Amino acid sequence: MSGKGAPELTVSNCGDLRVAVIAAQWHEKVMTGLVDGALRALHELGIDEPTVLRVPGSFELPVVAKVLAGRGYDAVVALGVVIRGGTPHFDYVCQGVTQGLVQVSVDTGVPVGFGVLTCDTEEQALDRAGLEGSNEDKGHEAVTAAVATAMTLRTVSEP
Ligand code: DLZ
Repeated sequence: MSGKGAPELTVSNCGDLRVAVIAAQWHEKVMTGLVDGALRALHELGIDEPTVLRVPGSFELPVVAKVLAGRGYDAVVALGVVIRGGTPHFDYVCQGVTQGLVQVSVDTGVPVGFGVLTCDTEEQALDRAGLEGSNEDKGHEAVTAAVATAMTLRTVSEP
């Protein structure tokens, strides 16, 4: 069996990557945690000047991701929070954003980090937001996954 291991994620490997972060604006406190976690992860990898754009809601993430993916970015990270309400709207927004982001990444070949929380309650979202007291840091995780995938794709284009 041949093949290379996953490339190391270090400042010297990743520092030149062009990464864009797109963040929805609903659920401000949770979003602050996600954006901070994403920026912290990028800083740890030496990516200190990411493009950061805001969109009104999670439903708008895919269209902006698609445009950025066509403009030379190595990876795009989409951040949002959708919390279940009393109507089926939650399901439509979740379905639209999830399928939209998958479509963008597969159609363009640009990795899209999926940092969209889809939760039943705000408490669940806060627990994943990378804030003080949170158990998980999904903004950080989304950056790490997108950058790792971009690094893997780099090895593919250099056989
Ligand atoms: C309309 C709506 C609702 C009800 N809930 C959320 C949410 O929990 N999280 C989120 O990011 N956006 C929400 N939106 C807004 C939609 O994503 C979208 O911005 C609007 O439907 C306008 O296209």
